[in-house]
Amino acid sequence: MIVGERPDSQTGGGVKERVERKTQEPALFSVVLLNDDYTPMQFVVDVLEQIFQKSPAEAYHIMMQVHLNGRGVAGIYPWDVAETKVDTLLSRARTEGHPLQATIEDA
Ligand code: TYC
Repeated sequence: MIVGERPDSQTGGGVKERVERKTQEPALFSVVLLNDDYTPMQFVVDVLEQIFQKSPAEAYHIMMQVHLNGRGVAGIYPWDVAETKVDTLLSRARTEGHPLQATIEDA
C-alpha cells in the first residue's frame, strides 16, 4: 500500500462499508406424502398427528388432499429434520406393512 493513502484508494473504493449482520435462514424442504391404494386412511392421519404434529382436523385434511390429488405437504423443515421425519414415517409404515411413500422437495 502507498504510505499515507487511504486503504480503499487502491481497490476503486471497493471496501465493504457495512458488515452483514443478518444470520442466514436455513434452507427449507417440504415433506410430501404420496397416495397409494393400500395404506389405511387412519394410519396416515395418525402419523400426521404423531410425527408431523398436526391437529386431528389438519391431519384429516392433509390425508384427504393426498387421497384425492395424489400428493400433499405434511410439513416444511430444515433438511435434517425433514430427513428424520421421513425415516421415522417410512420405518413405521414398513413395520405395519403399508406401502406409503414420501419425498423431500425444495420448499
Ligand atoms: N388412498 C388411501 C386409501 O384409500 C389413503 C391414503 C392417503 C394413502 C394418503 C396414502 O399418503 C396417503 N386407503
